[in-house]
Amino acid sequence: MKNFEPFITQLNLKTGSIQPAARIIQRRLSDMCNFYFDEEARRRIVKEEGDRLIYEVFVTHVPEEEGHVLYGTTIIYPGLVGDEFHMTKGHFHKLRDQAEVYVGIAGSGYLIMQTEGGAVRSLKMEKGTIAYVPPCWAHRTVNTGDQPFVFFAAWPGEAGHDYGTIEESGFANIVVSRDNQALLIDNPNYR
Ligand code: S6P
Ligand code: ZN
Repeated sequence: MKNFEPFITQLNLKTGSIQPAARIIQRRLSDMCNFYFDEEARRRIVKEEGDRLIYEVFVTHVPEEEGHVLYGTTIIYPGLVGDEFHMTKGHFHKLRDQAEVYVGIAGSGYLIMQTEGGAVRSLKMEKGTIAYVPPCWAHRTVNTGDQPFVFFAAWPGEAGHDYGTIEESGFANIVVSRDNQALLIDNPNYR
């Protein structure tokens, strides 16, 4: 950490891409088995329409170590799986007491959060919204618009990611399209 050189990267405010990026993670519908309420619809889309790109994450060259701040952008493409809006997998930080900051860049959606103690919150995000994810809150973002939902995120280098807990339990709330409106409802599959 001591000899790490200062550097810049370039954020494209229109597309959300970062250059140069250390990694570009692409999550397709086939990567999201059992994440959507309507698993049948997810399978049907993959089979009949192809393996949709749901979201991309641009992550920069920063060591995943204490003292550093990791940052990146996420681009969630618009669309529905059944009547549920495209979303990220969602995760807790492996070190539960590590927080995160999100900044909306383009498009709009929801940041949904929950704690292991059963608290649930959702915040609307759009261009210019700065959202704070406090320690111990799992977080997932959902694109409820018809344009890519792009946001910037920064989090502690040592935080790590725990995807397994959410993969097991799901989120208590899901965001669905009803009469062309985004509606937050209880997740019938929440365990
Ligand atoms: C990392 C931060 C974001 C997400 C990204 C994708 O701590 O919260 O960069 O990684 O939005 O979501 P997920 O749940 O697939 O990591
Ligand atoms: Zn996170």
